[in-house]
Amino acid sequence: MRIVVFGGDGFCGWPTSLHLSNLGHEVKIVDNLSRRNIDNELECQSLTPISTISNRIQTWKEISNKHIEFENLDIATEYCRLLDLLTNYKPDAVVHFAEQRAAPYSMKSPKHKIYTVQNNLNATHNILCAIVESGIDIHLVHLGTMGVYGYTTSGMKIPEGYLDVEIPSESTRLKSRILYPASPGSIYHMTKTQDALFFQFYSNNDGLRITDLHQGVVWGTNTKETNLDERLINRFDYDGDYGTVLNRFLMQSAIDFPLTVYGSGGQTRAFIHIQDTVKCIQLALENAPKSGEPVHIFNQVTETFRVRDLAELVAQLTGTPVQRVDNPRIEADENELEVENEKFMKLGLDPITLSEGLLMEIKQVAEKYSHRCDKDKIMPKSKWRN
Ligand code: NAD
Ligand code: USQ
Repeated sequence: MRIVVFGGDGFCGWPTSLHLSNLGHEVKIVDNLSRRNIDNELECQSLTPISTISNRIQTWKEISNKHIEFENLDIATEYCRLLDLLTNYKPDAVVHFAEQRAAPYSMKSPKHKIYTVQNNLNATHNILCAIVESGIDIHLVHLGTMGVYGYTTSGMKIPEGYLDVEIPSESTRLKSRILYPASPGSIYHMTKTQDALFFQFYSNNDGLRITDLHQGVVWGTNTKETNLDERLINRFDYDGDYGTVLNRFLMQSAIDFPLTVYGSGGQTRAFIHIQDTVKCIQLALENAPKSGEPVHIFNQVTETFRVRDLAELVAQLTGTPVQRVDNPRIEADENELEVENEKFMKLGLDPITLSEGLLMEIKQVAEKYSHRCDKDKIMPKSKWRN
């Protein structure tokens, strides 16, 4: 396939681009490098020393003899260039990672809320609008989040996107299939719930073929391809805005920094290893919806864990103490979480589950680059309410 990867310079996008290129697909990365600019704004770099995008692509060419194209384009603001790109490149599919993805960053200030809304909603809508205007039959695969369902105890196993409901009326009970009610916990997560409505509309109105992947928290850093050469290394975010919980705990253990459990640590979340992320995208691309089919929604998760249990596990493995931090977020103290993930399992996903070996491998990566860590950036600074 000929595939455009929007956001292909990011944490999930870069290993996905390599994986797809390695499989023999023709890959073009489109990215405005805004994530690298946010590193500058926050004065905090990836723990791992990521190469420039040109070096990454050059290295991949040297190693694999495969060429990945790159275009620097802001898909949220440069609609005409985006349309030209689709019209000229004529991709079979596009994978859309290009959004501001950190909940804490989205809650930092009015400026950050507005940026996240404008960037994410316009990025998604521009892609949809440009696909229609191009007249080309392009499959869109979007990276959404488990956070669209909300993180309170739902009392049921969270289905994959849709809920079958009965609406009582005077004479009969009407049956309907609706999008699972949205319950976002941050401005960032809210943009993902709005993306889901865009998809429903464009699927119904224009017959677009769309897959929306509700992904859990991604952990790990490298994949088979990024491990081939240090210049291909993937990002490792550890700061209070972009670092996600398990990677943060592993990095904290590497520098003997007490593990930062927010509040009671009673939140249960869904997780997936980065190697499974790239596999799931492959599976989604290989199993596109047919024209006229409703949006395909998959829960892209392999396991669920309670935050304080993860901290205890890392503490036991590494001897690092746990600290309780006032929760900067507004979220339930405790929640139960059970999630359907049958669809990817049926397509052949063989999940990588959390193991001592893998945790220690990631800790070793963190140790190797621990001299790059700025300890002042570890504690959370964004608050959900002043
Ligand atoms: P990331 O910030 O590392 O990567 C996003 C990339 O998109 C960056 O390279 C950035 O420069 C680019 N980008 C952002 N806005 C753009 C625009 N307007 N035009 C062009 N490029 C733009 O994030 P990530 O962790 O790789 O996440 C990728 C996607 O996966 C996001 O949509 C995120 O919501 C979703 N996701 C991530 C996780 C996770 O744990 N990392 C979990 C669930 C879902
Ligand atoms: N947490 C801690 N200590 C920390 C960091 C986080 O206790 O040091 C807690 C948070 O309070 C929260 C949970 O861990 O309850 C998860 O936080 P996170 O920062 O790891 O993940 P989150 O903000 O939910 O966002 C991440 C990605 C986002 C993606 C989402 C998937 O940044 O792009 O959409 O995971 S999900 O969580 O399933 O919605």
